[in-house]
Parts: sequence; structure tokens; C-alpha cells
Amino acid sequence: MRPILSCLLAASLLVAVPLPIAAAADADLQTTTLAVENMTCSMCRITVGKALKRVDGVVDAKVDLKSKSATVRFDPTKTDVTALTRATTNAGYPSSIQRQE
Ligand SMILES: [Cu+2]
Repeated sequence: MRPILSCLLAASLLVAVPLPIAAAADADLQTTTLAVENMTCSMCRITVGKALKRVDGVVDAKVDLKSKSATVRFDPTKTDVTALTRATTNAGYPSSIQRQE
């Protein structure tokens, strides 16, 4: 094999291999939307987001000020919804489950 071809092959492997792994990991994640109380400004939004992301097992947390909600993606083997609501409550923003997927 000519060097240029093996190089292209290596590059395509690098791109192709991580995708199925990421997809598998994604399927194991759980998404929950929390209704968050007390949020009044963008600083509140940031505080809630930080509190959620600090929870071990949380992959992503999107906090929406307008709808007073937080959409959290997490690994259910590492954490659960109770830990999420506890985290926002401890930060001063009590929350409850709005929607669970
Ligand atoms: Cu605020």
C-alpha cells in the first residue's frame, strides 16, 4: 500500500470508529426535564446549570429561564433524578420532574 493510501485509511478509521461507541453510550443516557423554581435572571440560570453539571453522571444540562425548566442528560447508572432535584434545591432552586424520557 502506498503511504498516501494508508494515511487516508488511518484517517477514515479515526473518524469512523468513535461514532458507534458514542451512539451506544448515548442510548444508555437518560433525559429528564425539571421544573425549576425561583429562577429570575440569567445568573440564576447559570447557578442551576452549574449545580446540575456538578452532579457525577450528568452529561449535559440546558437551563431555560423563560420556561423555568432544565433539561438534563445523565447516566442512570451513576445518578438519578432525586440527586438532580436535590442539587438544584441545595443551590436554592427547588425543582421537580416535569417530563421524563
Ligand atoms: Cu437570578
